Amino acid sequence: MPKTINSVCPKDCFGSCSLEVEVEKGKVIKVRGNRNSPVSQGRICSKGKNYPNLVYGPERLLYPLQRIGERGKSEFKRISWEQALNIIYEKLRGLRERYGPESVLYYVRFANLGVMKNCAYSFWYQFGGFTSTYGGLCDSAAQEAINLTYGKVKHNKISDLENSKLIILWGTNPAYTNIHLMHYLNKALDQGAKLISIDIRENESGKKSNLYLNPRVGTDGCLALGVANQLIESNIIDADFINKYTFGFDEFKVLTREYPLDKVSAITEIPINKIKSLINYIKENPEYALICGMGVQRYTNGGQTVRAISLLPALTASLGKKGCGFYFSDRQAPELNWPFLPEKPDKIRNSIAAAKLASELDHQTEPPYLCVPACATGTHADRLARRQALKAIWIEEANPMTSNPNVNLLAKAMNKLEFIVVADLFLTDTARIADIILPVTSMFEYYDLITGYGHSYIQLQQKVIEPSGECKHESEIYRLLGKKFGFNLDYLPENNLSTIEKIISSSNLDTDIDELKEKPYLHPDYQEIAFNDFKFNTSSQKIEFFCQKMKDKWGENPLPIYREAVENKYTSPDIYKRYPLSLVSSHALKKMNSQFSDITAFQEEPFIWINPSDAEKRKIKNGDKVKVYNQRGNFILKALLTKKVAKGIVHIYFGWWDGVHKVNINKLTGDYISDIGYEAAFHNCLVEVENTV
Ligand SMILES: Nc1nc2c(c(=O)[nH]1)N[C@H]1C(S)=C(S)[C@@H](COP(=O)(O)OP(=O)(O)OC[C@H]3O[C@@H](n4cnc5c(=O)[nH]c(N)nc54)[C@H](O)[C@@H]3O)O[C@H]1N2
Ligand SMILES: Nc1nc2c(c(=O)[nH]1)N[C@H]1C(S)=C(S)[C@@H](COP(=O)(O)OP(=O)(O)OC[C@H]3O[C@@H](n4cnc5c(=O)[nH]c(N)nc54)[C@H](O)[C@@H]3O)O[C@H]1N2
Ligand SMILES: [Mo]
Repeated sequence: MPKTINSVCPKDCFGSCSLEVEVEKGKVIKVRGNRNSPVSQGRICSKGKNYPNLVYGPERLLYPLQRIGERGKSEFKRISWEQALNIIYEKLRGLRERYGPESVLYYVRFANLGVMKNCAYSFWYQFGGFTSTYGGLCDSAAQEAINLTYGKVKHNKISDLENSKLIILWGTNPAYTNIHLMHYLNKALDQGAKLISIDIRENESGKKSNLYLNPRVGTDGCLALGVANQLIESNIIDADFINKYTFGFDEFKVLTREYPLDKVSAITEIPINKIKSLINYIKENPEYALICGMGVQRYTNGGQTVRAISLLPALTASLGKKGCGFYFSDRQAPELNWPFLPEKPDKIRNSIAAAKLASELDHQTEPPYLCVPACATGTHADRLARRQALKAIWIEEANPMTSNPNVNLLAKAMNKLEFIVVADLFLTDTARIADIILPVTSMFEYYDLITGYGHSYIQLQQKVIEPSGECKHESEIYRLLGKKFGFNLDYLPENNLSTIEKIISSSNLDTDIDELKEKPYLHPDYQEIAFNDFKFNTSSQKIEFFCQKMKDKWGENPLPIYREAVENKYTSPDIYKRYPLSLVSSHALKKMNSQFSDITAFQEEPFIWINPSDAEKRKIKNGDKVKVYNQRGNFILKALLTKKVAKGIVHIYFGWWDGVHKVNINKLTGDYISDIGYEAAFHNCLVEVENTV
């Protein structure tokens, strides 16, 4: 008889779906959504249903591997754990002795949203230090912008969307990326709500839109200021609300006057009548749900763009009530504490922005180099410091050779390293260049506690099967390695329920394991209607039109000014002459970032969207193999002619692997960084396309 065990999908996604996992004779035989869970009521995506294929498929790494032959040739031999750990121990100990612990870069991202990944710090602290990264590849510009503007990133319970009469999707594609939100959005539309979509392409979520606005890429901040100007000029604002709950409105109003309709239309390339129509919709429904996504902030002006967009609801008091509000992500769950940390060593060098891994690694592998850590404050001269070069990288929960910008440069930089360790489940583009590959457990093979960002529940991830092959969870890997170094193993706990118990109690969660096995945890201060207390934890305790911290912390304008981003026809006319098309990527239905690209069940041929008129100029027909290229790289894939993208824009779903498909969009992207939050500006990317037939 199969047993059914509750668990949760830990992937870096809005969903954090509650699962029921059917297990028989020690094997997962079925994964379905948990219908009793308030989180997702049984809904899960096709990737979730397919997890057994992932766990038991031929692509899974089952044994430690050591590189043989040249790096990057992807030739490995199977070795034992004892051999793998001895090699790592000797190498890391040697590097620490010769160059100090900061010569090792510990690179981790968010493949999973669990708290157990913190076990790594228990090791690296005892190692005596390391080099670490700051900033993000995902949403760090927006997180910073919203925190500075509202004091907290949160939104109404998604089921409240059903109460909305007007919904605006701005640079997000929940039909692919946030299925639970899309569920309620569809319900609202069924009940007669209107939908407006603002996106550089007609995306899958906007099919039922009453109005579609397609701005030139990276100009949404200008559009938002133009909309604000119209709302203010036409007196479609709530003066009482503005007086009571906002700060700096007068200065903001002066700024918006610089954005009359004709100018906004010229900059964004959206026809005036469409912007007017948007204003009319807001006039009819001043309380509306504005759902902003990650797309708009992956630009060098991304932070200010999100500041400008997020302030629109404040103009019409569209917040703190049912049926309206600003949605980005919901971060109301309390932070989980990791109670196993030894004293923090001084030698933690926070010198690499994740978004600039390629160029900063390239720079910091040259001994001795001059480093300007962007996170440091003070004058330029203060920030200059002589540094020891990086010699090794340890990569975990990340696939930088696919997911980080400028990967050709990154490959060059990686090649200068003496030692590369990659812990992963699959032979990714990153694992292919490793010296040692450590096979890790899948989400069914260890316990964890998961905090999401599409809702604020905390859920228990249960171990439902034993690890496949010789796979190990990171906690065991670090424990075994820590033993070799003679570290205090009390700080390197095993992955089991008593470890999770300690985390629960030290994080002051009013729940326990038994309860979590049955249902998710929602903390007592959770607001179903975000900001219903109208408390804003900013410097002024109000919503900040004018934000002094933008200046003090980031050297940015306190007002959400509009500035052209890099790599476009105005800011880089020379590059534009050679590469006149803007390349934008978005997240794919059947991938989780770069994950699942290698899974047989999910195979599809890579393709690029191109407008028929751009295609015709280049003698490209539907289905032709085309070369996409710029000064940073090139690859070949199939052309899909579609008017869903405007002239001058091409679009590729993110996540195909060089090692499997010979396509990797990040061969073309530059490692630019956003104005605030150190976010990767992936979409500031000019390319050219040509036919190969
Ligand atoms: N199926 C699936 N779900 C996922 C993921 C996945 O890979 N697959 N990834 C998860 C993660 S890590 C994230 S961060 C989220 C991302 O979730 P989303 O917020 O939906 O982000 P994207 O798919 O990157 O982009 C959303 C939209 O932004 C548009 N866009 C790009 N540039 C601009 C612009 O300048 N202006 C405007 N108005 N629109 C623009 C794109 O065309 C795209 O339609 O999804 C999560 N969920
Ligand atoms: N051009 C372009 N680039 C993008 C984006 C884009 O829209 N366009 N989106 C960006 C976004 S939003 C994000 S969030 C990043 C994502 O970039 P990353 O955070 O690097 O995430 P993934 O590419 O999913 O790679 C995660 C890797 O971790 C592995 N993994 C899964 N579980 C575990 C585990 O328990 N332990 C270990 N050790 N490994 C595990 C997976 O197999 C996978 O290889 O990519 C960014 N890159
Ligand atoms: Mo992300």
